[in-house]
Amino acid sequence: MLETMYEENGIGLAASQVDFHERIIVIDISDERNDPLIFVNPIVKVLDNKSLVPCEEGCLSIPGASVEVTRPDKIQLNWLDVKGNEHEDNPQGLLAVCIQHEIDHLQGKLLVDYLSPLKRARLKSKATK
Ligand code: GNR
Ligand code: NI
Repeated sequence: MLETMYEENGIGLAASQVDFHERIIVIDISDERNDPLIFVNPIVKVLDNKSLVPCEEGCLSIPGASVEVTRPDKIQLNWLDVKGNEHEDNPQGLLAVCIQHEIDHLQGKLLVDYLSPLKRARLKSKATK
């Protein structure tokens, strides 16, 4: 999974994107691309529903499109590492955005699901051209 993420120049990847049916996401938001994070069974709890930050998000599964999504910035994340040890953290900023983006993938949700019906139809007709 890490290999695919680096090959595609993505900052994150969900197992479901590579047809791997486990609850695993990998993320690397470092500039040097040498700080891979692996989250197994990630669970997000929103700590503050008012801490919303908009972010222009791209997705490897929808090439060429970018969608502004507003997500909470104050979240608590619980996950397991590759050894099965439990962790808890409060990620913010791009990391929080990316984690929620990848968890969406695990749940079969895509950026297009955040679009208004009109924008969605436009994107669709562009994609089928
Ligand atoms: O590479 C990616 N960039 C990105 C930018 C802003 C918000 C989310 C992302 S995730 C994306 C890689 C991807 O599609 N992972 O599923
Ligand atoms: Ni994506």
